[in-house]
Amino acid sequence: KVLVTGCLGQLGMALIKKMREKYGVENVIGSDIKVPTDEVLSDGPFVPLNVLDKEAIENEIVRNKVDVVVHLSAILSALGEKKPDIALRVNVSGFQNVLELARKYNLKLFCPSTMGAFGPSTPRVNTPDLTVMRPTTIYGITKVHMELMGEYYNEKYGLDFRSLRYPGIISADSAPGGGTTDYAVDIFHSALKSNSFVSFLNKDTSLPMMYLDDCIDGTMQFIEAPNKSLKQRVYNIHALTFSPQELAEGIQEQWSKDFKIHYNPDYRQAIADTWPISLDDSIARRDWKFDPKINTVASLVKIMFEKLQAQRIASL
Ligand code: VAH
Repeated sequence: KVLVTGCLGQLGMALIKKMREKYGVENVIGSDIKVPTDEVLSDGPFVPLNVLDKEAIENEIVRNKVDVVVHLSAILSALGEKKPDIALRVNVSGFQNVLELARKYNLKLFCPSTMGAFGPSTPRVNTPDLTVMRPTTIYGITKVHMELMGEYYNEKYGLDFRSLRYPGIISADSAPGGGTTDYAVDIFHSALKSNSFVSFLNKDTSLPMMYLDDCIDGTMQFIEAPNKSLKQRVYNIHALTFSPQELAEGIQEQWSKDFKIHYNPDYRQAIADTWPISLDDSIARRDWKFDPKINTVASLVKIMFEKLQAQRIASL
């Protein structure tokens, strides 16, 4: 059985749906500090959990006979800079609780990392798996801690710890929150609403990105990969890279020539400036055959508008 923490977030909503389809509804237990309102979750087990409450997590692990934990609860980069104390507690203490329980009950543990684990002294183009990691955001620092602790527990206790460094994730069905890459989701909603968008990143700030379905498929593939095929515990994954201007041009080509974008960079620009432009994920492609399908701005724009328009029609 799988326990998914933070299951009401951008990734959790999609991952839990896919996992329930594949492993059976009863075998995937959702949990979050928030209460679900979504129908997707009402069809399966859900427990309210605060990741800072180790005893409550332990009770659920034992009661449900959990053998895999997918730990998605985290405060992302932008919100982390606003509320560093909460980010530290959730991302460090929360992870520490889950890690210790995974060791105690011999569970497989997956926890996402991020390109935000890199920093200004990291080579920014085609950043490899193994390189300088000196992030300058609280979020990045907590994720480096997570990676290193997971690797340590793997080395020392044989814990089956796995992590992927995600780029920015673009989704139509669930909304991101508190991240620096969120603009690349917001822009689509704004295009539909007002045919214009004010970007909080500069026009030429290129960042690594991925469509949600590729992220979910890759994550499940990685969690299921035989241990012996994994040469390392943490892998970069990447699908495409673009700037706000390039995304806006894609929208103008496929959606409306009159779509207008303005740039009004805020504190998130300083975060993005410390991150890579592209990630080298050749080792993930080699070891467990990672193969994202949406690799161009044109295909991303196409699928996002298809999904968002279908949602609009369904809600009429
Ligand atoms: C953020 N979307 O912007 C997250 C992410 C790749 C960055 O971890 O904070």
